[in-house]
Amino acid sequence: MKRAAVLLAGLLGIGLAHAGATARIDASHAWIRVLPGTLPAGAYVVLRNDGDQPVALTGADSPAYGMAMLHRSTQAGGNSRMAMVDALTIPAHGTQALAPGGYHLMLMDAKHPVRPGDTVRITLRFDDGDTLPVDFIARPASALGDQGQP
Ligand SMILES: [Cu+2]
Repeated sequence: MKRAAVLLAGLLGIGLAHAGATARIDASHAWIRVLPGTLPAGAYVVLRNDGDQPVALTGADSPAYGMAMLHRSTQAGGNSRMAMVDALTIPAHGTQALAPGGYHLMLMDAKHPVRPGDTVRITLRFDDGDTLPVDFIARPASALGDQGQP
């Protein structure tokens, strides 16, 4: 297995040291709320930092979407608004959640229809240059959270 991993890493042009460095950020509860038609989809995930230094999420990209942006939803005067976010810090030995009503990844320009039940690979980018590929489960527009996910 280890030999296969080395070969695969070589084929993909990924250094093993790099792969080890990303291990301190762990992603869980990753899901996408799919909206009808060409509406952008929100992506949510819980990020855990097991390292001794804070790490900031600075962006993401996915082969399934033309663009992925980091956003924050806020409530103001009864209206929900979204603003761009440059970086979202995950504290050392802490967690940061992207969740409905707060931080999220806004996925735009789907390359093909994404349906509930689909798995979509999104690669998260961090301020120290690390990247972390995460598989997100697509859920219907009515989904409020990731209940029922292992
Ligand atoms: Cu948004």
